[in-house]
Amino acid sequence: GAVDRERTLAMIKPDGLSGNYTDKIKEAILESGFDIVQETVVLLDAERASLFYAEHAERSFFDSLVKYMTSGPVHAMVLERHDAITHWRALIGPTDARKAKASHPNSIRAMCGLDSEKNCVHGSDSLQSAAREISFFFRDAKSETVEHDEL
Ligand code: DGI
Repeated sequence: GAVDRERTLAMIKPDGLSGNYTDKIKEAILESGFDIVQETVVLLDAERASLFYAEHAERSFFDSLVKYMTSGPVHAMVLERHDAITHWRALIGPTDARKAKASHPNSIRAMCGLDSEKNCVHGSDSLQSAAREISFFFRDAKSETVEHDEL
């Protein structure tokens, strides 16, 4: 039922789209009991990609990350189920796709990622980031389960 359902932001990154992994990823999403409640395919510009990853602005890899994230369209989805944030992070696997291939062979990043940057998919890591990231892509987003205090 509708009890305890939570929303998270999932994103297929440019390498996932250019590698034609969208159908396989959506299949894994639906098989894992998520509903896809909103979705959009957009091309981020450098300003938007920098805003999305603002918490990493001081990291050495930031320019490279922004270049990658603007190299083609991304496919953002709002996923909903019980404990959506935790379950989606588990399904995508570790940040470094090389580690995913070694130790999480059934994860999505093992399937379509390359390394610690080109890792094919994104998942929110907390209720706060889910709220921020959902409203980043879906301006009219509504959620009963996430807090909007930080928006
Ligand atoms: O939440 P995650 O995507 O699993 O990981 P994160 O929040 O630590 O990092 C966000 C993104 O930044 C990640 O998906 C790819 C990039 N990134 C993280 N660590 C590295 C990195 N890119 C490079 N080039 N090198 C890194 O060590």
